[in-house]
Amino acid sequence: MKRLLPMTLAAVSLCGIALSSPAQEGYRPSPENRQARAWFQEARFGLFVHWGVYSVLGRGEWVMHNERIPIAEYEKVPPRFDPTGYDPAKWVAMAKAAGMRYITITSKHHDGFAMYDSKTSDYDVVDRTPYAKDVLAALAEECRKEGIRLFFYYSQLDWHRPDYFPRGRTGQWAGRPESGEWDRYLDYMDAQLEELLTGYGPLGGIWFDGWWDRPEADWRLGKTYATIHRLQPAALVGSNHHRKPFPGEDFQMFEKDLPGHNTTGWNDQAEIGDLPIEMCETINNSWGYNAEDGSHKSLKQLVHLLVKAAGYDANLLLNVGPRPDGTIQPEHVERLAEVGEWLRANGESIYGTRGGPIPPRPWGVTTHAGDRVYVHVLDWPDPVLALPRPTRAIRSARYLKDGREVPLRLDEDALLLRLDPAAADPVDTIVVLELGS
Ligand code: H79
Repeated sequence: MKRLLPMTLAAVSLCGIALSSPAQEGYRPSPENRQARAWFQEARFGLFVHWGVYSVLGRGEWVMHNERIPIAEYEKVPPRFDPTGYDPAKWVAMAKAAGMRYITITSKHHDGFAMYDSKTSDYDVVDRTPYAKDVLAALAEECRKEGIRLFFYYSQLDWHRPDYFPRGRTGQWAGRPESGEWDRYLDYMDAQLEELLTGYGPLGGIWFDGWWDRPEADWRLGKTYATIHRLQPAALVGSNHHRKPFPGEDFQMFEKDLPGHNTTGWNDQAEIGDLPIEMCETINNSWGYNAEDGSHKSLKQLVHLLVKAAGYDANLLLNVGPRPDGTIQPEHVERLAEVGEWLRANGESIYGTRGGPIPPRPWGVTTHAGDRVYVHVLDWPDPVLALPRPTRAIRSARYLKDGREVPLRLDEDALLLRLDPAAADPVDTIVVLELGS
């Protein structure tokens, strides 16, 4: 009874929606899985890759839906996909130089097109494109060689399979018959996931997306999640459903939002759970390659994303959308190199840290590791910064950049840091507090 009660509550508390298979009830992560979670939390920075045949059209990964392209038309795109410039060694080297520790790539996006050699369907890169090679296999091999963990994004939503029926909120212009077998669609999805979990070596995990297209549906998550955990106990399961984590998930994600924020409007029900957290963002405003989108974020904006994510105790998964020739646009390659340079100088305030102890503030955030607290001053014009007085003694306060001492004064309830305007860093002024007993 004691064990049953919280689960029953979990099942009914999902925003009033009664799920007939509320994920993997009673899930207890294996020791390997716990270890993988700890690794994930320390890693703090990953590369998101949105790559599919949609890159040929150059208008983002939603182009099929947004432009109401029927399947018969969209199927003419794969024969144009021939990324002769695809070199996974370049991608992985770029990610490593940026300071990223893992890569999450689209194995199948909402358009239903698999970027690997699927045996459950011929709607994939090997069978339908002149390129005819397994994109994921090549990347997996390179990642293994270079010590980068690889996650597969998998879209549960599918605009191509007729069995994805009843239809959800999107994909209604694909020209499919108004009938289909939902269970058969789920079998298909499970079979593809099994391929991904057995054919590409040890994975970091599976990054689900698209549940939100049919929140009322029975997705058989319990079965799917259990299969993943059985095939690869260390693989982390996460889903971009914008809700509190479901049982069986190993990390929680926030799309284009800091944890607990709702600037996008679709995270209103995304309560924070107690799993490792990852926030994903784009460098410009597009996930899949968008030739028209020149709104690239500056180095400062990108570092602020990473630092704020860390201050909120979350990883940052930063996206690139490779071009149809397999190369990554130079604006993004350059920005990532700059972020890497920043991390080589300041990485100890990010990697292996946890968010806090001071909650995020308008002036910036804090991170901590061992006896050190890193005060990231992102936006503070005045010479004196007041922090809540720590409960532990302060042995020293120094700039991370050059080790110079920061004069401080302790009040009854405040720690006052006197910041030297000449030491202010336009991106992030980091003060390291060394705590004693
Ligand atoms: O893969 C990237 C995007 O293609 C995908 N997730 C990232 C990681 C994504 N799908 N949708 N969105 C991002 C946001 C769009 C949400 C909407 Fe809706 C879909 C608005 C209207 C339809 C979901 C359903 C939110 C409101 C209704």
